[in-house]
Order: sequence, then structure tokens, then C-alpha cells
Amino acid sequence: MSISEAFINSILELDERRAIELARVRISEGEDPLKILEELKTAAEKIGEKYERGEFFIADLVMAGEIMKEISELVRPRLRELGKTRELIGRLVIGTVEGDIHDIGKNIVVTMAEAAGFEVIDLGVDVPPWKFVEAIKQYKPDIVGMSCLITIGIESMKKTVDAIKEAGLRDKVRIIIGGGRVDEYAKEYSGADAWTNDAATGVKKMMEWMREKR
Ligand code: B12
Repeated sequence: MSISEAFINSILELDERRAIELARVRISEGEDPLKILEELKTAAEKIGEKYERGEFFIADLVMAGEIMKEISELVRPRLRELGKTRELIGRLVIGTVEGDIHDIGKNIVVTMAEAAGFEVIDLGVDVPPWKFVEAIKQYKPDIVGMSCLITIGIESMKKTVDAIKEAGLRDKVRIIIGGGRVDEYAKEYSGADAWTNDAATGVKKMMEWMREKR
């Protein structure tokens, strides 16, 4: 069994100690932090499937969530280090939308965007539309990012874009949405400019937008 398989399996078995230990070893051996994050996503998808099949319960989701959070926090400093020498290229306001408390994916985007040279204002989870609007007024970001992992979050995304429009701020920012429940339909319905369910692609898009702005 490869170390990647052992790592993914340890998360699926909810073996916290082993998963953390493997992550620590891999980081100390200089493994690409993006690879570890990619595997975290694979594990999360499999956990979601187990939950859907009734093999996992909420308590297991909570445990898996804790393990994945701990691992992404172990990886974050390493990712930051890689981006340290970069100049600031833009400002991003990001949050998980109202009604949704999932934040592992969002936190990965935060770290990757910081590593790419963005100044990031993280509004946290369950963020109501007015908070996004206030943050745009206060921080004047180039880009707004919204994360959503549950179906009802799509409606929150639409409400947030609508609130940004009503405040007369829509043409001041580009909006990107991401997370497991997001797709082309969600982008069209919410009125965002782009969508992704992959942090690396999302950050690439944001960098493209910043280049266009120059
Ligand atoms: C861990 C987890 C939890 C943890 C969350 C811990 C935490 N701090 O985040 C806990 C246990 C708390 C939880 C709770 C719930 N969960 Co949950 N959870 C999951 C699980 C297993 C993994 C999610 C995850 O972290 N994925 C890993 C990350 C890395 O992936 P990601 O978020 O997609 O992020 C990547 C990209 O999408 C992208 N990205 C994400 N956001 C953004 C934003 C931008 C701007 C960009 C550019 C990119 C981007 O970058 C990331 C890295 O590539 C999923 C299953 C799944 N397949 O997603 C269910 C899942 C999302 N949960 C689900 C449900 C139903 C719930 C609950 C409602 C359960 C309940 N009955 O109470 C509650 C939600 C409460 C609420 N109001 O939000 C359902 C949602 C179904 C639906 N269609 O609505 C899922 C799909 C499970 C399932 N198959 O049924 N959950």
C-alpha cells in the first residue's frame, strides 16, 4: 500500500492518530502540500458516499471533519511558507454562505489564495448577505468568494449577489463561488462570475482576473 492510500484509509477508518502521524511525516519529508490537500478531498468524497449509503452517521461526519480540519491546519504553514516571497496581487473577501457551516474547503482556498499573493479577509461561516456587503464597503476587495456545501446554500448565494447588486457594488467586484454543491447552474442562478469545486482552479481564475485588471 502506498503512503497516499494509507493516509486516505486512516481518515476513512477515522483513525485520528494515524492520519495526523502520516500527515506530519509527509510534511517533514517535504511532500507537496497540495498533494496532501488533494487526497484530503478524495477522503472527504468517500466519507460523503459512506454517509449517503448509511454506513456513516453524523457522529462519524463530525469526527472525519475534525481529522480533516487538523490535517489542513498542519498543512497551512507549509503552504504559507511557499507563498511568502510573493508580492500582494489583490484582495479577496471570502466566507461560507448563510445557513452553511462547512469550512474545511473554504479554509484551504484561504491558504492557497494567501500563498498566491492575495490579502484575504475571511468572514467565517454562516455569513449573511449583509455581512458580505459591509465587508465590500469596508475592505474594497477585488474579488468576493463564497463557499457552499449544502443545497440550501445556493439560495443564500443568490441572496448575497442580489444584496451586493442592491448596494450598487456589483460592478466593483468579481464573484467566484465554490464548494461541493456548486455548478454551472448555481453560477447562473446566483449571478456569480465563475464557479469551481477545486481550490487550485479557483485561485488560478482569481489570478487571471487580477492580470486582466492591470
Ligand atoms: C466534513 C463534513 C461535515 C462536517 C463539517 C466540518 C467543517 N468544519 O467543515 C460537519 C460534521 C460539521 C458537517 C455537518 C453537516 N453536514 Co456535512 N459533510 C462533510 C463532508 C463529509 C466533507 C466536506 C468537506 O470538508 N470536504 C472537503 C473539502 C476540501 O472539499 P470542499 O469543501 O468541496 O472544498 C474544495 C472545493 O470545493 C473548493 N472550494 C470550496 N469552497 C470554495 C469557495 C471558493 C470561493 C472557491 C474558489 C473554491 C472553493 O476548494 C476546496 C479544495 O479543493 C461532506 C461530504 C462531501 N462529499 O462533501 C458532507 C456534506 C457536505 N454534509 C452534508 C450534510 C447534509 C450536513 C448536515 C446538514 C448534517 C446534519 N443533518 O446536521 C450538517 C450541516 C449543517 C450546516 N448548517 O451547515 C451533505 C450535504 C447534502 C446537500 N446536498 O445539502 C454532504 C454532501 C454529505 C452527504 N453526502 O449527504 N458536515
